[in-house]
Amino acid sequence: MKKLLQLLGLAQATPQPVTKEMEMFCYQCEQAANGGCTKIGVCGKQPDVAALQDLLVHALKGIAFWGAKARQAGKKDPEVDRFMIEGLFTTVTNVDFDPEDIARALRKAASIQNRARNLAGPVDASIPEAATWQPAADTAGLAAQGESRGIRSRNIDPDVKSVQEILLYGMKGYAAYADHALILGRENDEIYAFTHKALSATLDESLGLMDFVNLALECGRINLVTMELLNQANTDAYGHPVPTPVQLGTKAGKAILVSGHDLKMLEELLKQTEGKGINIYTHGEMLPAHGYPGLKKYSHLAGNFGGAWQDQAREFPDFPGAIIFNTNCIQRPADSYKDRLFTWGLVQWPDVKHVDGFDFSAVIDKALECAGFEENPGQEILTGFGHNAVLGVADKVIEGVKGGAIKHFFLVGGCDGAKSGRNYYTEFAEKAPKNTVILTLACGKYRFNKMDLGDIGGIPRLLDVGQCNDAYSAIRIALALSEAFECGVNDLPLSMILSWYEQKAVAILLTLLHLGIKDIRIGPSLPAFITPNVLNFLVENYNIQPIGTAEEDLRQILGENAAA
Ligand code: FSO
Ligand code: SF4
Repeated sequence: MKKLLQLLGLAQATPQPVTKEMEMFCYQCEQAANGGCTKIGVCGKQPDVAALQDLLVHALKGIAFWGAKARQAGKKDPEVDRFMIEGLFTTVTNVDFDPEDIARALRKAASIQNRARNLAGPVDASIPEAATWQPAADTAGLAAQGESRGIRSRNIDPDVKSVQEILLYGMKGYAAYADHALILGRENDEIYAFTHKALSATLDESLGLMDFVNLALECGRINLVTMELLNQANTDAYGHPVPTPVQLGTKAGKAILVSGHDLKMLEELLKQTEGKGINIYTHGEMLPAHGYPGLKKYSHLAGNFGGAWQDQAREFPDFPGAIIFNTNCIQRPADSYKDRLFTWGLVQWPDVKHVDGFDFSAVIDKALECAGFEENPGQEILTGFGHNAVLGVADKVIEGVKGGAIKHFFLVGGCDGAKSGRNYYTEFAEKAPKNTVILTLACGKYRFNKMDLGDIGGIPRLLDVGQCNDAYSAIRIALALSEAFECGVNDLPLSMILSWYEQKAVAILLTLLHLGIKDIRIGPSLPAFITPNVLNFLVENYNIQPIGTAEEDLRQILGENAAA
């Protein structure tokens, strides 16, 4: 009987100890070692955490099976829907490294599975194992369950697997944005409906390659819907970003550093630190927060500290205050700052203090204990060029193009990372001719955002559109230009030069493909999860190209006008 129950996935597996020999396989980010991390993640992910994350994805697919069936019967449940989003975001690169936290999520997954199953009622279909999975008794047992439910365990056509993984990573990407929107009280049922439909499709063995290609393109559309929802949530709460100088130096006083993407968390911290002699600094993707009127009004939002996420271990020891992460990208903390480090939201690292909810008193107390900064003014850089600000000077921009002062636009955007080859983006910005404008977004901008690229008739040549999710703004700008020039986006003097690192970049790439945008250059390396056939498909249909050298790419794009 026990065996039968096990076969049906209804019995609790015998807990097994996690051994050092435990193997993993993960290739979801750009850092993936030699086609995939197998012993330990380059990001620091341990094999047990990888297995627990694999199990969480497996469990989410099972919940989606019931969720999709329930929706076919006209039924839905916000608790089930929100769990899907949080679960997917939990497994994004550099978010949750804490096995105990993921084990908690897995136990909740089991109860959400029941909830979704009850909602769906009896179904007239064969039920996949993922939809009946039951959790082992402890964390080690859960990790053991996850070991046999990872990517390699799915014995399917490699091209289908490749597109399924692209779809999954795109969904993880928009889940991050949906979570930020949810924190500001915004939801869109279309996102939830697609999540159930697409994740449950990955359990359907009758579907073929083109079914998943179409789902991946639809995922791009859903990511656009999600980025729009988040843009609406952010701008309704804090106003449209306005061009704003950001101080890279320091103000005398105690200090807290905020890293991540979440604006609501920053706002609450700003409120709680007002009048306490504590200055708040942004880090990484929080830099564009300075452009929002509802956040820049706080005089103690003092500046931006450090470079992109991958520099944290080198830079954080020099930050004389408390540090808090509200999303990715967290890395293994060094002992020199671990006791000053906090996580919030879905980010977790074992033994790093986690703040639940919006009470930041522990962070504030830690900042007050620390030495703080001396006054040391530094360079100022500009941010705040969201679509509202750029389209506010659309006449000037259009005149610049028509009069020949602006020859070309480049969107040089995406993530930064530790691997070599990313100097390309610095060189590209340096070498782009003076009659070109560079729009940038996400953390890849740290490769060139301290350069003075000058302006064209008062329009800065480097426009920081915002965070990765502000790809929405860049798309709005491109669509407005194509309307003004009465041509398609592909016919505009606009080229997209993207850098990718994790799954949000996959979601954005799918959005661009959904919009039919061609000729995108992508680097620093191509994803390990794309098979040669899938790559051929992307090249043939979208002319996606890997980056070359900055000089050669500029020459190819601009022809003889490529001289800086
Ligand atoms: Fe960067 Fe990290 Fe914003 Fe990503 S900080 S890499 S694409 O999380 O999300 O750009
Ligand atoms: Fe490796 Fe990236 Fe997966 Fe981390 S997230 S284990 S670095 S592929």
